[in-house]
Amino acid sequence: MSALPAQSNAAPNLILINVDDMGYADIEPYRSDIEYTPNLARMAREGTKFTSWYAAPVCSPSRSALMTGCYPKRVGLSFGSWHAVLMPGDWHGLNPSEVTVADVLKTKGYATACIGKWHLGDQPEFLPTKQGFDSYFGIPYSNDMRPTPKPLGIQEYPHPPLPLVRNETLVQEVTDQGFLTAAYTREAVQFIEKNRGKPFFIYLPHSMVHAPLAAGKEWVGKTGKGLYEDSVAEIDWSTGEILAALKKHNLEKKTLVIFVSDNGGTPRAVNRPLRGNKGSTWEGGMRVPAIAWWPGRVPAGRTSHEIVSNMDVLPTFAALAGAKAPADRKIDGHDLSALLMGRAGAKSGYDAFYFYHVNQLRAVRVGAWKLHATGELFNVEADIGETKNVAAENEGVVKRLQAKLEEARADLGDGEIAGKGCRPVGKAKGPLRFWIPRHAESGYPPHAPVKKVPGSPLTVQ
Ligand SMILES: [Ca+2]
Repeated sequence: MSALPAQSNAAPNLILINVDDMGYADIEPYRSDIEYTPNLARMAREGTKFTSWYAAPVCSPSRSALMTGCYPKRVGLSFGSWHAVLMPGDWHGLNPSEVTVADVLKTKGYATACIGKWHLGDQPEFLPTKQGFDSYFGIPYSNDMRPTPKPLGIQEYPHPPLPLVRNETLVQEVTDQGFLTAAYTREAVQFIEKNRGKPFFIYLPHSMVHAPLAAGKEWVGKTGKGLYEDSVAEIDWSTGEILAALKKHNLEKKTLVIFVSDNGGTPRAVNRPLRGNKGSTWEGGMRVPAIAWWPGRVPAGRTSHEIVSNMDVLPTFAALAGAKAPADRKIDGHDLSALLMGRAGAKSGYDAFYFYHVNQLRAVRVGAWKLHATGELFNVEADIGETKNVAAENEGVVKRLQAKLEEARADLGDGEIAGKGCRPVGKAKGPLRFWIPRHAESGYPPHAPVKKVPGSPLTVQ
């Protein structure tokens, strides 16, 4: 418990709000020319904003890091079994032998809820209720994985209907998604009310602002800018409702809330001043907005530029709860609690942070420097937009960071190079099933597992 200030021995409540695909400058603390995210602006005024919080380029890898405190590559989830993320009916998922942040908090008697998009496996053995959560309510994967008249883009086969799930039971098919943000919010507020007398952990991964965009009726048209902005505004409202529920029950001094995005913004988002978008290992693919709020504990109105990441959630929450992070395996994240509390001299735990795309090692950041595997070097403190390659004039830095890339290559792997420190992905025992069988009119069988392509990390139907 050394990480907690001396005046309290109580394990705090922990709330992790994880927005899908929100860009670095989609919300007011990261920009000043909008007025539709007042709750997040206030959360930042009352808390600490991070400017170098890293996630992963896409959904499933990012969530595996949040849940395990590890690089997605280490836990076998730097991609799905045949696509960059897990697909409906995928036989891969978060290995139940991994220890999740919810598992860790359960050892200290926390009530744990997952509300929203899971995307770490939709087969029975991978569900949140099998990974440390007492309850689950939401869509088990991305909201775009739904039937479309004609297979589009990344979708090589028609998806089954989109399921809304409670615990391990189907609630209904989701067609109009406008109710989701409000429904998730209501669940979270009710959970706070019900569990206000004991420590709790809420993991709230929103389905928005991932396409297909939707917002509640009262939010459509609200910003006058477009459905994307309306959807962002509703996420802001949702966050305000959660903070209000904490105040109503006099829990704000006992609750740490972290708001973060799961990857960089799409071209619909505002990612400035970062280069690139979701799916890339440019800063715009992996650096995300992140705000921590805990009145009286996390300093108000502060900005931290330290390198932090999704992987830090597990070690940090474990420390705050007085629980032990797993000691029988490598955990890549670091306990951020001293940094969160604004202790003098508290620093990032990363001597190097690695950027993976699918199973490829693409870059490393050490302090201000980011070296891409292509040989391009940027000073991302002076040049956050990665505009000026300064490799030629910094040969020593390039050499030092290349050595770091080699370390990662041996430990975590790179392409065909298997990492010595990687653990196996979870594999469903099957038979693989969709939550809702495909409609007969799709012309495809009701359940159709995909097959692995020999020699490829990816597979197709
Ligand atoms: Ca995402």
